[in-house]
Amino acid sequence: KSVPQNGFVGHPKGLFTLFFTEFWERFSYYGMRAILIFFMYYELHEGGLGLDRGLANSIMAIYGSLVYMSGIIGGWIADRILGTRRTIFYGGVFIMFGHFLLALPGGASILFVSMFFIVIGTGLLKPNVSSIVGDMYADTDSRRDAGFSIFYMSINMGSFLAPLIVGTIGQQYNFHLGFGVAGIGMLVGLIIFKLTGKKYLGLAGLQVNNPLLPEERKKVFTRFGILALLIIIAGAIGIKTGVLTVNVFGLIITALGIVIPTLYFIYMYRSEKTTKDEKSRVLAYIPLFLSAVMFWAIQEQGATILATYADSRTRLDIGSFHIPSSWFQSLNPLFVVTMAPLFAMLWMKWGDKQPSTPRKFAYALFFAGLSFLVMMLPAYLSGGTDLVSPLWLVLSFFLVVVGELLLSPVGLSVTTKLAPKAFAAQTMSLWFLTSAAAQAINAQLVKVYEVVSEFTYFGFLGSLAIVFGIIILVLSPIISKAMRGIN
Ligand code: LEU
Repeated sequence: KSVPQNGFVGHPKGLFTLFFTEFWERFSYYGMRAILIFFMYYELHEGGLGLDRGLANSIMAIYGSLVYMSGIIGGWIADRILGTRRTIFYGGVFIMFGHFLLALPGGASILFVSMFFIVIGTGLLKPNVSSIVGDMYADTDSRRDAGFSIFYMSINMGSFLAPLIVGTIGQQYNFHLGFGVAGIGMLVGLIIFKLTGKKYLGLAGLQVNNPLLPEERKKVFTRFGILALLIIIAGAIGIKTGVLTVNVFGLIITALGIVIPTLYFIYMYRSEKTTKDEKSRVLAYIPLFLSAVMFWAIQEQGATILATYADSRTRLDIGSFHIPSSWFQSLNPLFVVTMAPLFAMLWMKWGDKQPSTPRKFAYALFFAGLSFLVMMLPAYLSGGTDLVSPLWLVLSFFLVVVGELLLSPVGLSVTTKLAPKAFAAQTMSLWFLTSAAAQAINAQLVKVYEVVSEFTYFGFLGSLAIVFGIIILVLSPIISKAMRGIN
């Protein structure tokens, strides 16, 4: 399974393939999102769809939630039918197709079809490309953690570049051209994956780990078929009768975002394959999961609420060049890329003395909370309507990234360690569910932004995160103990 080489910065050459596949996939995803919000609520004469801004933010959140929720399907398909390699490839094709569809001039219906493709495609690609990273190393290989850090860099380098390119083209020239460029990014990623993967990935991801038995196949396919048919019929009736509006759909996704992880936890806890120690770990994971949901709820609003804030409440010109508001989306990944090495050094230096995982999560919530609390100041000083300095946003993004670096890298690894062995194949999707649940809740929250003052909105959510952080900090010894030897 392992490919013992070091042809890429001291790591297996396969990491090169995965690095650039994920780089370009994230380029397309975050490039699209950087302009999607504006595309939806800008007026028709500005090239937009003229949707209500609250609704546009809500659609962003629903879409973001589904993109990570679908990881469950992608993880399952790879594990039981196609293997990770082929699943990733098909995922990339779906994503590319979704973006190219949006490159065509069209209205809201094309947008929703395109989102459907990207949701399915990302579900197939994202959890699986991350899990092949682990396959590059033997279990005993000490480079494994560093490999994941390099991979995390690729995510953020792609996310950094995308708003600058897709954002500029989309906002200064034409939204559809921007979406097209996002599609080209995914095409480049696919080409790299296909061409270099053959050579560099060896056999990794080609096998199906837990293949469906022939007798299971029929049962599973029939059930899925019936379920899909029911959803399509219900959807068609809902749309025809006008019952299924975007708002109603959003409510369904919010409910799913909460129900799916709940069922997951109950299932893991009650499974007879879960040992006694593992049960304790499942319980310990619940507060960590909830903290991550709170954290992502704030972090993801950087792409919705703060994006609209950048567009309407600040203005930045350098000479005669007007900085497109989408460029603010590069701040988060920029801070991640520049500060991640500092954090890595810090943890190395502190060794055993570094804070426990629950404590890191609590601190992450403090920083997330602060990132919103600081936004109360410009709200207060400007009276909520005058233009404010874009530096407030820079500060807010900086603070949330400090939190992200405390939570995100540890979060993935702690999920792998705390989930029962029998569920190992699904841990990647379980971690992505934290962001899915967060954005499912955001689908409702972001609408509140339109009806309360900025001061109240940022103040309330910022304080909520801090209170949550305090609770986790107080509970941290109990959580650590329940983790039974994992730290
Ligand atoms: N920024 C991260 C990514 O795109 C978020 C994820 C961990 C939910 O990969």
